[in-house]
Amino acid sequence: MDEQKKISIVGVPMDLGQVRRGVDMGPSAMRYAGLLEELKSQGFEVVDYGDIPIHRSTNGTNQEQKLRNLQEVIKVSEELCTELDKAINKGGFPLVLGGDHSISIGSIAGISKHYKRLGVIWYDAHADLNTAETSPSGNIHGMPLAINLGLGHKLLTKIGGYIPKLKPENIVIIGARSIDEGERKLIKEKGIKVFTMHEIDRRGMTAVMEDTIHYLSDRTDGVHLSFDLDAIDPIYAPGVGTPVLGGVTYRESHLAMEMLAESEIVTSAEFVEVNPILDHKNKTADIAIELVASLLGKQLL
Ligand code: 5AB
Ligand code: MN
Ligand code: MN
Ligand code: MN
Repeated sequence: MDEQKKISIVGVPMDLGQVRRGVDMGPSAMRYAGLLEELKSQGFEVVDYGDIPIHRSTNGTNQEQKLRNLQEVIKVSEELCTELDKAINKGGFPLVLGGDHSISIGSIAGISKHYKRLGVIWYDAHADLNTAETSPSGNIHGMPLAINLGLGHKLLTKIGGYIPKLKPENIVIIGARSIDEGERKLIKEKGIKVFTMHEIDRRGMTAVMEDTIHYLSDRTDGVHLSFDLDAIDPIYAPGVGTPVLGGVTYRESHLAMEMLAESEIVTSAEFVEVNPILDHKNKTADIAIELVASLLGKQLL
């Protein structure tokens, strides 16, 4: 990446897409871990747009069983979409800090308008392809990829004023190891490319990333990296709300980011699900910063 390049940071202290408190502190944790200093030391101009306000309903009447906190998620998504759209128009690489993964409804809505064929790398232990009908939890953070495909509640799929944001053939999921029945069906039906932990174990991260980069650079005109920290094994990244054993290692993730930097295909990114309350000494935020730095081209020599 060009040394003069500008990075535009937007924080989304959102925790309403799931039920464990603390993930709203993710953006602070990543800023305290030294994100801005790290990027400046890499030679970037850094513009921090601050945090999107989260509107909490106080009366608790808005608890839709199958789409928890629907109205609040819609409001935040619309605001994030608008903010990112503006930030992109001003130039710079958009870097979004979560917050739970429901924020990618708004982030991809804001980003995708700027591309004809946006690609997405969904680096996650989960597929996040549930709808209200298939979700075992009613938590919207398990649904954003489906919503971006135009599947799910209309009030969510139409955020930003257009449906869909993504085509199934422009998505690559990496690191999945906890996939629900409805999600499995959808992956097969839509032919979504998934590198589960099985492929990573069997072929190694190098081959998985080579395939991913080759696949996406052929068919897309921009790639958004949606990095859920729970993709990484909880041994390394314990500060997440839905940890799943047997994940990607820290080194493998580091390598994945370095290969993406080298490929120059990534045009925006988000790092989500960092929960400092569940973390150990802000370790998960520290890892996120290291990965951002590598994604943006930091080298050892
Ligand atoms: B995350 C689960 N599939 O829908 C569901 O952390 C978990 O954004 C979703 O990947 C995890 O509730 C959402 C069981
Ligand atoms: Mn996720
Ligand atoms: Mn996840
Ligand atoms: Mn490295």
